Amino acid sequence: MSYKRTLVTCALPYANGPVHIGHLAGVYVPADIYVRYKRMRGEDVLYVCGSDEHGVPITIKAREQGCSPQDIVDRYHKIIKDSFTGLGINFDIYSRTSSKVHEANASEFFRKLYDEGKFITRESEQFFDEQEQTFLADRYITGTCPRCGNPDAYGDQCEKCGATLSPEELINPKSKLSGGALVKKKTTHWYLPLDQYEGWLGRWILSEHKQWRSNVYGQCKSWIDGGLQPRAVSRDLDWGVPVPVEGAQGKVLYVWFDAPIGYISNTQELLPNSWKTWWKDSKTRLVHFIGKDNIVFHCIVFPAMLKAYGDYILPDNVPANEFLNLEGDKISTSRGWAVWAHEYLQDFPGKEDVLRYVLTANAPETKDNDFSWKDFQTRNNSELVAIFGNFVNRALVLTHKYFEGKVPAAGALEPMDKEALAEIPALRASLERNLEEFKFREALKDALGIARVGNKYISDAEPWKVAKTDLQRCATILNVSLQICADLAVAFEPFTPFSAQKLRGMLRVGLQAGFDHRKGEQTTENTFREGEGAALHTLPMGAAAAYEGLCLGWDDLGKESILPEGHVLGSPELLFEKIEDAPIDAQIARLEAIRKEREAAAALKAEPQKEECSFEDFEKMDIRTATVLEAERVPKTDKLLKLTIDTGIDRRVIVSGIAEYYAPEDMLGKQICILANLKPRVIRGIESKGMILMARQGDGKMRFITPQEVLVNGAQIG
Ligand code: B3M
Ligand code: ZN
Repeated sequence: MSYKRTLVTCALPYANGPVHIGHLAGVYVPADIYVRYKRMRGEDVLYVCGSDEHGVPITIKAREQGCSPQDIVDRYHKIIKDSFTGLGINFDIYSRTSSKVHEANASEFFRKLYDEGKFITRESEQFFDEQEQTFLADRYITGTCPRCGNPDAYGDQCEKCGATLSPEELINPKSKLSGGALVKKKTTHWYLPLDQYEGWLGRWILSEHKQWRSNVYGQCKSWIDGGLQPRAVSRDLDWGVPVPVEGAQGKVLYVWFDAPIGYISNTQELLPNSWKTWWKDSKTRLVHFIGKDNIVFHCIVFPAMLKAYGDYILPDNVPANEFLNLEGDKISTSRGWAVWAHEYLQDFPGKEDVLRYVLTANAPETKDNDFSWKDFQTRNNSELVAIFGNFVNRALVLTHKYFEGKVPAAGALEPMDKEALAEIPALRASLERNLEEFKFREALKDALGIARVGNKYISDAEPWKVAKTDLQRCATILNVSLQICADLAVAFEPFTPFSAQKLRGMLRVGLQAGFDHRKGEQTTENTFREGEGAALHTLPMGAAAAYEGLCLGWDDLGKESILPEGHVLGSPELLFEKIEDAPIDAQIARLEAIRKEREAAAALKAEPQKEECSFEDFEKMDIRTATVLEAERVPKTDKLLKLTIDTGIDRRVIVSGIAEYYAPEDMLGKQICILANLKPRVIRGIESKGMILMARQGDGKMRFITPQEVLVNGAQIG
């Protein structure tokens, strides 16, 4: 077996919140599929991730919650790490950018570039909060959006209209910290002059990496075509890796400078003696799994940093995904519009694979995609249960029923048997091609295709009927079916590892978990070893206990007789359970409640101001106090009250559409405000002279306006 080495990194999640299905579908599930697959192919794979614990959002969250940034990252690091483990996403290391190793490594990285003159410095004017004596990150500045008038826009973005802003564009910028006004002050920062790398990046990406996904390639091209600018690599902030330069007090490395270095630091932490094999040996292939919002950092900025440093390898591929929506709406952590990984694990225990499966089937690989709970239920019930689970169950139960749970001997194969078996190698070839090309949705269809072949085969062959007349033929059918079950136990390992392992338990087979390149043999070991050519894996593949030496590997997939005659099977269990409506409805109801709350909040927001009017326009209106003397419903209407009022000038009738909000008796004797000189109108045959002034909220609720204390009727308002 030729030796291949791949380093797989996953975007480091920000430790300012838990991970949700968008993160999982975009980055972590595909990466995990890829890693498991590559290991089964005998490749040496290192799988690195960790929490991204610096940056302004973490400091904001800490302020909001009255705790330290360290408290925040400690809390979320644990939640995130446990979620990954719960979903079978087992990195070789999941560390953190607040680690000592990382601080030293990121400092060294910066210092080398600094010493070699790879940075430029620039002085700029930035907003400064005098009360708090601090420079403010863009997120800490709020003001009115110049595009849509939202009074709460941030210095980097307006969340209402989505406009990307700079703090200078905000109308009336204020400090989010003190609420006070801001002054501009000079500050100096270090910049990576990306413009100097433009020519090289253009060649490296646009000519040498044409095979990158079109969304990734396209984004890079538009950045490069647009001309690259120097990028600041430091910030005025007190949370992060301090800039390791004399006189740089109060400055830290910009989070997007230190975070990608975190990949290297985490490798060093795990492999202090051999990390360079993974980062500096040109035989290593580096693959970054990320979401589309991180493309520029991984394809342009980080490679430029590595190039500037020298002797690092560069990414071979960056299979970035688009975004996953939830029930037709953009996932929003601030609005709670998300399905959190840790909550899913609590709400659906034992169904880790269902989520992995559904997120892969709907992976936003080429365009944004949608997750809906109904689709989740349908995919479970009609694919995992009805096709995969049903097939396996029938094959195993019948083998126990007719052949004491031992793989029966196959007789001569009939055309239908041969046809079914012949489909598997073709599906395997397609599966491999798709996995190699990062087309995980298509790959999953191939794997499910194998289950479809099996399910159709057993339905057509009807071994339960054949058993009554021809037990030998029944044995052949079940033998063929069990071979296909074994194929599934291999093919589904990357996608649904818990179920694949359960299936292997039922079949009583182990899994060859990798290839030990030092010994030159397959391994079933589960341990991690450091060094060139070691089989590196920490996946709990259920490999250690190989049943009677029977251990399957990727190369068994599609072979005709994987399970030998007489092999004793374990007892059949359901591989997947049907999901009923109740838990799905509960999830939908939770989201509906959030949607309603959001709509109500939006309704309560004040309407935008009307067009200007002149003082003369206003003066035309004769607004006065008045008292309600009589009130009655207008017959055959729901909304109208007929009010007789004392205006101080006269006694008159006004018909008002307030019956939904006030009963006639509520109005009696109340002092109100009216527009007295509104042209009389006839409403339902009653002449109405004037209008009652009402305050109306966005949700439609109306209240009449009463003076703070009782005044004479007819007092003029204006
Ligand atoms: N924490 C951003 C994100 O989660 C960031 C990724 C860092 S990867 C070096 O979108
Ligand atoms: Zn706006």
